[in-house]
Amino acid sequence: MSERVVVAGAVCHRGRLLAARRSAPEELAGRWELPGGKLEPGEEPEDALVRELREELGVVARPVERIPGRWTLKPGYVLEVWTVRLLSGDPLPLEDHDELRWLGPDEAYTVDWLDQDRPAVAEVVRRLREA
Ligand code: 523
Repeated sequence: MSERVVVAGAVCHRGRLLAARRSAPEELAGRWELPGGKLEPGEEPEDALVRELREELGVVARPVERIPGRWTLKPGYVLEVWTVRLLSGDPLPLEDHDELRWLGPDEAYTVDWLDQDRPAVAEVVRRLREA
């Protein structure tokens, strides 16, 4: 069985990282993530990310760079993360989330990130500090 890819975006704007609080399923609700979702059949990861960010946040966004690494989720699923630039729109929690927060490097760990997001968050926070 081939792996299914879940893409997530580290949306960075004005030196801060966007965190999204999941509203479902029950075991993940209340935890924070880099927004994204599963690839649809035949979809390229970058296209899936653009689609997911439009659906979930109502924004037009552009994947910029893949964060090195891929992280196993439940068996058969793997997480890949891109840094993302906002092209237009103000993110709103339209679907799958009930709160959004912009976090500067010093606030990045004030939310309870999903375990598999943590290495990518750490890398993005390191980059924000250097910028
Ligand atoms: N993760 C995860 N981190 C992260 C995302 C976007 C997803 O660990 N940043 C996990 C959570 C789920 C799985 O990946 O176990 C699928 O993510 P989900 O539910 O956001 O994918 P969707 O939106 O494509 O899901 P469906 O609406 O159910 O198709």
